[in-house]
Amino acid sequence: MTKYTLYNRPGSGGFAVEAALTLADQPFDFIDVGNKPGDKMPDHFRAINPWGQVPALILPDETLMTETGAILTYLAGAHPEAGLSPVPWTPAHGTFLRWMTFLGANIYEAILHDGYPARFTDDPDGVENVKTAALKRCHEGLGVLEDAIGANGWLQDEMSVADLYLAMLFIWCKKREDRPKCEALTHRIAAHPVIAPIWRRNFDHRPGVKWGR
Ligand SMILES: N[C@@H](CCC(=O)N[C@@H](CS)C(=O)NCC(=O)O)C(=O)O
Repeated sequence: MTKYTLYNRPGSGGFAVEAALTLADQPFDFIDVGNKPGDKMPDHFRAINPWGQVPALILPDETLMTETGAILTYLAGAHPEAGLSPVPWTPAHGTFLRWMTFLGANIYEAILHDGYPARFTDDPDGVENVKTAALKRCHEGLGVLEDAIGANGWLQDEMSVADLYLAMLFIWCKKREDRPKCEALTHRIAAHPVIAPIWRRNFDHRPGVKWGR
């Protein structure tokens, strides 16, 4: 194998990986795992990622990567000429790692709690409470990110994979009001000339705002 292979379901977490690979000018094969949100992941994909979640990325040497934040951090480091993260291991890179982990641990997980609440309670009557708490937690997390976005409109001085990650998660959040800097960042990502076609392919079916236009 001489190129990357990305497993995703259109509209899912592989968007940010696809965007990063494209910005880094890296060829890749795309494999649509072929299920709908909420359906069980097909067995052929579970054989690749036993945790049953997309995205998964096979590196050119056949190493398997999962976890969006890890994949994006890896791609930024493996292709430094693309300028997708601050220089490792500078203090700015420390801040970058902070936000990458924050996005995965707090925002992505809150969205998953909202989307799959029964996984997080044994009480059949508790499902709605899980969803309510998840939405609240997600909105609080966006508040922290809102305050972190700088005068240039990105999470750090330059656009990085953290901004791709934030934009993707932001459009999945059900409660977005009072987060105008997150919203403006998302519009900029969606309108980026390289990213826009990928964005449209993944997200234009969503109801509401056509981001970036
Ligand atoms: N921790 C994972 C979360 C990935 C994730 O939740 N992916 C969703 C699609 S956006 C998924 O595969 N959901 C199916 C499921 O959890 O069963 C990551 O950071 O990549």
